[in-house]
This record gives sequence, C-alpha cells and structure tokens, in this order.
Amino acid sequence: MNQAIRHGSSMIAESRRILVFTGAGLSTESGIPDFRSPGGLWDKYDPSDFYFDKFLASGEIRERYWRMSSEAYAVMRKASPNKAHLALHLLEKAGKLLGLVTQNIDRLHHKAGNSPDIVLELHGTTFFVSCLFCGASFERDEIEERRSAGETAPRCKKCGGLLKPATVSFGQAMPQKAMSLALEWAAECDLCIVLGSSLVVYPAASVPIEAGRHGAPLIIINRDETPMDDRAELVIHGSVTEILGPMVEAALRT
Ligand code: CNA
Repeated sequence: MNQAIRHGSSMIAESRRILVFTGAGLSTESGIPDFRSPGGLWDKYDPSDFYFDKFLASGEIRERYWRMSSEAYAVMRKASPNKAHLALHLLEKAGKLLGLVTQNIDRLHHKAGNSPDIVLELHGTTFFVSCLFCGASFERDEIEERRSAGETAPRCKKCGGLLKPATVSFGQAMPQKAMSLALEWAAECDLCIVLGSSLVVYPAASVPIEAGRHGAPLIIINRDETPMDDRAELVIHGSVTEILGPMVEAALRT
C-alpha cells in the first residue's frame, strides 16, 4: 500500500465523526458520466440551456432538458454502486460516519446500503419528478412511461403545472433543510473526506470549506486538481475506487 493511502487510513482510523462529501466523479466508474471530464455531459450539451429561468420561460428548452435528463436517468436507473460507494457503507457500519453529503442525483449511496437518514442529496434526486406549481411528487418511471407515449415535456395530472425532475438546476433554490444540516455536520465532524468533485459548484462546495473552518482536517481524492487542494491535509489525484477501498479497509483493520 502506498504512503498516501496509509496516511489516509490512519486519519480515518483516528476519526469518529467523519463527514463525506461526494460528487459526480464517485459514480463515473459505475458508468455514469460526470459534467466536466472529457466525454462528460458538457461535451454533449450546452450547460447554459439548463438554467432554471430558461426552463420556466421556454417550451423548447423544457423539451431539450427532458431529453437530456431522460437519457441520463436511463443510465442511472441501471447503474450499480462501485467499490468506493461500498467502502462508504462499510464506514457507516463501523459507526464512523456522521453524514454523507452528496451532489449526486443517482441514488447510488442508497443502493450501496447507506441509511437515508445520513445521506443528504443537496442537488435532489432524478428518481422523482415534482410539479413546480402544486408540489405534487411522482415516481420517475411513471413519468418516463408518459414520455415514451409522446408527452415530450409532461405536465402535472393534478393541476396542469410544469413538471421537472426533482433535481436542482443552475439558478434554482437549494433544499434549505438539507443545506443547513450539511453545514451543522460540517461544524461537528472530526474529518472531512471529499470524493470525486471538482469543488466549483456553489453553495454545495462551501460544505468542505466550513468543515475546514471549524478545524476538521480535509482529505481530497479526485482525478484532477481542485481549487481546495492547498487547504487539504492529504490530496490524492487518482481513481476513487482504487484509492478509497484499500484506505477504508486498512483503517477498519486497525
Ligand atoms: P464535476 O464538476 O463533473 O466534477 C467531477 C470531478 O470528478 C472532476 O474533477 C473529475 O476529475 C473527477 N473524477 C471523475 N471520475 C473520477 C474517478 N473515477 N475518480 C476520481 N475522480 C474522478 O462534478 P461535481 O459533482 O463536482 O459537480 C457538481 C454537479 C455534477 C452536481 O450538480 C451534480 O448533480 C452533477 N452531476 C451528478 C451526476 C451523478 O449524480 N452521478 C452525474 C453528472 C453530473
């Protein structure tokens, strides 16, 4: 085992209240593309089409949004958790996980067995659809059936309002309760581990910053550099599955 992984495993072994912050890079090895890597979603789509105000204003944008979202959902629905997701389940079983704050909308932390009580989905989930007018919530599969039957941008069956996947678009309000609990955990944790995030999307990226401000050491595992690398006690550039699995297993053996 290399020196950096050993360092991380001893930090995990000494910690009791770990806050984990995850991004799209955690799920690329489950076959789900991220946004910013080569071959990621922004190579295929124009991010400026996916602002919330445009979704509200234009029927054409809504149709484009639904096409992109349905394509991503079809991949996420079939995806399975990878070794890094499973390592986080082990951390919870060992009683070391204070919370798991994710920007991901793919439900893979739930599929890996982490308890819904400790998983905060800051950007929502693509497995549900909400009415922007009356707030009604629908299972995604039900809405996908309607799309397959020809409804390109479906509307609420109860009130006729606009339906949108229950995810947070650029310019759309964050779920307030989840964000405040994430910041509480950031103040309480004794270690913060960032996994597979470019750390450029705010306000989500303020969660590890807050953890550091309250004195928790920071571990960052990401393929590329991030703007927070110089704040971390340990930075490892590489694959989350190759690094986190051995790191957690070694920590739990000690
Ligand atoms: P991002 O900005 O796309 O960054 C992903 C980061 O992960 C990059 O810096 C990559 O270098 C890194 N990375 C990719 N693969 C690996 C790997 N195997 N091991 C280690 N590092 C890797 O994604 P963020 O999560 O930082 O940005 C937040 C957005 C992305 C949120 O709004 C998410 O909803 C959104 N998103 C989520 C998913 C998903 O749910 N799986 C997929 C695509 C986008």
